Amino acid sequence: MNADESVHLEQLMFVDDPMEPNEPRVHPAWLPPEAFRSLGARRVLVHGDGLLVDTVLHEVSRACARYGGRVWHSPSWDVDVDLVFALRGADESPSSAVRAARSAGEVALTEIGDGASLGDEGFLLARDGDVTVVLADAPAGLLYGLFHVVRLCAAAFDPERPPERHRPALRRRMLDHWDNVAVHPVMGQVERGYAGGSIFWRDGRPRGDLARIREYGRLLAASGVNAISVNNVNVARTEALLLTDRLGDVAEIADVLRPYHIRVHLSVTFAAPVVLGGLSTADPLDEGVRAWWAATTRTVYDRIPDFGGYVVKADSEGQPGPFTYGRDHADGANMLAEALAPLGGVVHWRAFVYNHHQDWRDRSTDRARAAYDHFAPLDGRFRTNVVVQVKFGPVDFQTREPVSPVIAAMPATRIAVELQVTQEYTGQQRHVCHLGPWWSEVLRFAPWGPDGRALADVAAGESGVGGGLVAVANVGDDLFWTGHPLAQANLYTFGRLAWDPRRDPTAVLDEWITLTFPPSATADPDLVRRALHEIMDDSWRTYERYTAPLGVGFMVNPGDHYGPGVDGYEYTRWGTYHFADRDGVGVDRTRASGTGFTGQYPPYWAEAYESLETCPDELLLFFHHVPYGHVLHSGSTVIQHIYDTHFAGVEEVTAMRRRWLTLNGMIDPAVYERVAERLDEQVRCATEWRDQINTYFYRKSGVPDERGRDIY
Ligand code: GCV
Repeated sequence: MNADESVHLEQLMFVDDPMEPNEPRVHPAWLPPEAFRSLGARRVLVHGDGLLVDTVLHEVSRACARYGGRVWHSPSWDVDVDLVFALRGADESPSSAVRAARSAGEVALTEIGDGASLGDEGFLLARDGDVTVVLADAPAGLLYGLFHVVRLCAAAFDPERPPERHRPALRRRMLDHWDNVAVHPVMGQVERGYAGGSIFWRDGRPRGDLARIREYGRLLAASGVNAISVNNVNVARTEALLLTDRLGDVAEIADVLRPYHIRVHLSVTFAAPVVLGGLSTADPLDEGVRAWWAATTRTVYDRIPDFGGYVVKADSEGQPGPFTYGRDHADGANMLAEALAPLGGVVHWRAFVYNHHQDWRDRSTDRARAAYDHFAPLDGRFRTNVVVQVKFGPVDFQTREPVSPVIAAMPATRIAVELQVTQEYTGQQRHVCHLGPWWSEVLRFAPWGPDGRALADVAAGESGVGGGLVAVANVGDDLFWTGHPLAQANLYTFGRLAWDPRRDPTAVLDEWITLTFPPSATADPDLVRRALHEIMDDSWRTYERYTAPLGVGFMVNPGDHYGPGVDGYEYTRWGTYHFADRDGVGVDRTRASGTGFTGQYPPYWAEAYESLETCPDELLLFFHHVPYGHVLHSGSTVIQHIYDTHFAGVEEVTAMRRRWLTLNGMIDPAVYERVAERLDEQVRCATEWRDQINTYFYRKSGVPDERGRDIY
């Protein structure tokens, strides 16, 4: 590629020619201007009023200004158009284009069947002769319809395209930011953040870059996310003040995100009545405490009328909670829910509760059991605007763990499933680890057995009233948003799977590739697409291969959780052990001889996990302590499997790096360089993992590698 071409590519990939003076110069992720080319070259009519319709209009106008199209807003005269965005509801004498679009839309909806409602966020895309029609019942549907047209590019204007109706499977699709307002002495500005500072806060103050927050809102809306919490669930003194004295800082963020249909939530400390209100207690049954929460919450809504609600981490890892007053989690959550209910808010109450002062000598305490033991007995006691937010696995966002049994144990409670987009345990955005396939597996998991409902159905709830899907965000003030440019795909995929958990994650990745690396902006689009799929499709399994084996988990360096530390947590208070000795490895969680954790599942999985014959290989060491010579369903022994997967994992990473090098000159040079640099680190770190894990188990077991490879 010559210098001119390189400059041209950079112009396509970066917002370096802002259409508006306050547009930020950051990587445009999955919304580069080029992705709007097809839409922006058309004649577009937007019909309707209100904030979100204005957003649609603004997006369309910007695209048309760039690519030569035209846009009309609710014209009263007749215009010839290629694309109409319109609300379904009747109004006075709309133009004939709108009338035609509406009646074609109604016909299409009848054809599709079940056509009565598109819901608060759904939309219809149909063709009416030469015109593409996007219809919605509510403005949010038009916004999502707009981004659908962007994703489809020219295909949105294909005369043969059959009508499609889209409605989100999950009502709340939320990102939790673990961003601190003041820099935490150990955790920094963003707890478990791997992309620089926070986009919201810097050194105790708002960061003040509203253009960047607006851009973030756009990206989230285009992926389907509709809620965020703006501060860490570990709430320290400065962050606590966001609820009261510094509420204006939250309101400012809410104002910027509102045009993208994103509601703002706040993490609050359970001790707020004491630390902010000057009360002597935070007892949830105390009348004065309840009155304080009610009044404080009203003030929040006066300032932010569409405020989403509170997120609470209580009695967990040192955060205050109801246990101090001899109350339980239902008492605590219901108190906040009572304050929020009249104002339309919800409380997301986290189930991540366990004893982090465990004695490693005590074999009977099992961290995996804790959330179920605390929460399952409370089923039926939570108010309807409480959402119990459960990490997808029973331990802590590991590369592989079973699905949390809590999710199937509380049929009378609204459950949200929590994922982690930030790659705390999956390579910290220095490693390529595309998490779509893993989340898809989790969301499709059927806790009652193969014929039963899936996890995603629980999160969706009966008649859509479930708690939804939540994930810990992975962005920061980094030029590429996510540190590793390819980690953008995890954020995008989270939103898309939250909209439709049944989607094939590889198809979602393909969509992300097309948007982020627009074919018209790359010299060889097929090569780029193929290379990215080869690198990313299986990268989560590759990561699994070179890290902790067979579901045993952790084995990371204590504290920062990066890189191998096989015994790092083995003799600590955190309750995450592998129990390797000279004879075998794994945690006995059976009812027969272990901690009894298997009994927390409905019968199908309680039986499957209990038995060595039926326990899936990939979770064997999560559920069983077995000898190194134990033969897996795959036919390999445990020890040989450890050696083989660790050698294979490093080979795969080396191949990824080789593959990436073929893209030199094909894509934006800044993206190329950043990824290349991170792949070097991934190869280094994977090699370290391989050698430490293999050596550790060789030294413990004394069993040599069948293939005589280097072990130290
Ligand atoms: C925000 C893990 C992380 C903590 C995090 C916690 C949580 O333990 O290491 O940094 O705290 O999960 O989910 O609350």
